Amino acid sequence: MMASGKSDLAGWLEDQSATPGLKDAIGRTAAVCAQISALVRAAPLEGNAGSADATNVQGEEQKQLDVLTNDMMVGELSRCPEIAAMVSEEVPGLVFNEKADENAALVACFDPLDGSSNIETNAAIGTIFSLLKLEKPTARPEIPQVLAAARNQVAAGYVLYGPSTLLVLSFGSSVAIFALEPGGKDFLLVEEKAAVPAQAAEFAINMAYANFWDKAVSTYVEDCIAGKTGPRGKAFNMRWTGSMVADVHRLFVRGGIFIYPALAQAGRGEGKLRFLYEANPMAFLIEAAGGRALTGKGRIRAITASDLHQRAP
Ligand code: P6P
Repeated sequence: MMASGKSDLAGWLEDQSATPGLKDAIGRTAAVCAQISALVRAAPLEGNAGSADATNVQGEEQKQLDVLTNDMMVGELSRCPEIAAMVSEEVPGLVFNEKADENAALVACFDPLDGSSNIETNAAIGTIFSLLKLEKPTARPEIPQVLAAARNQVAAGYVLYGPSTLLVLSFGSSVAIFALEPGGKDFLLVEEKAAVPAQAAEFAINMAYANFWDKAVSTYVEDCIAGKTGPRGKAFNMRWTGSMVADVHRLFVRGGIFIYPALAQAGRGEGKLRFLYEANPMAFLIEAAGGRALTGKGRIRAITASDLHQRAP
């Protein structure tokens, strides 16, 4: 136990039944995110909160911190021989781990800095990660093997860079929450079994796209807005921070729903969020906490992936 009476991530990991390679991958991810936390906080002083004058595979403007944090994640996770390859929002193709064991079994998928358009407004942003287990261990998995492994997620989590830096992590059966101690080095356990509250009075959706929602989403939101005299019989509040990590984290605290639906807009037929490193890990966490994660037609985690950067509603 730490001096504060709380156990740190390393101590908590020892008690988990995950493989040493998976624990190593998680420990390294947390260590990089502690460094990213310091980088994000210092951004205005370092002058690297701005644009990298480049676009990512999605055609979105890359911020300098997107590129920096991606390189930090790839660099550190390449030191984990159990990781064969990586999928990053910031890299079009598969990133092989040159130091992988010949029977490496893991693929790390991550969005190094999600919500980075919020950096210049000093709003909460986050890192999202997902660890997939290959059916056939190999140092050089083919893309179809990686896509197939998306349904064999063995760990997922995010780090929320807000007033506190929080690590939210699961191996599938429960969700633990850690806070980065003020010195910025260790993540200390603050909640062992986080659960999504069953009742809530909040919904999170970007109302600006109301004209592009399908009937089901429109009806759901109308019913919430109808309040006490409507079918839900109670008043609802709305939140939308434009940063998925912050909006999903609220569900662990106050319950409710986060919706980024399919939109009747070009390129948004499957919504905006990417499956491998946003929707799939968040679905893993929410289900482990007793919530549900749905595309509108079925479970997000039942999706059969066909592209490294495909989106999911
Ligand atoms: P919109 C950030 O760019 C992100 O991928 C998620 O973090 C966030 O939920 C969403 O996009 C916000 O999208 O269309 O509301 O700006």
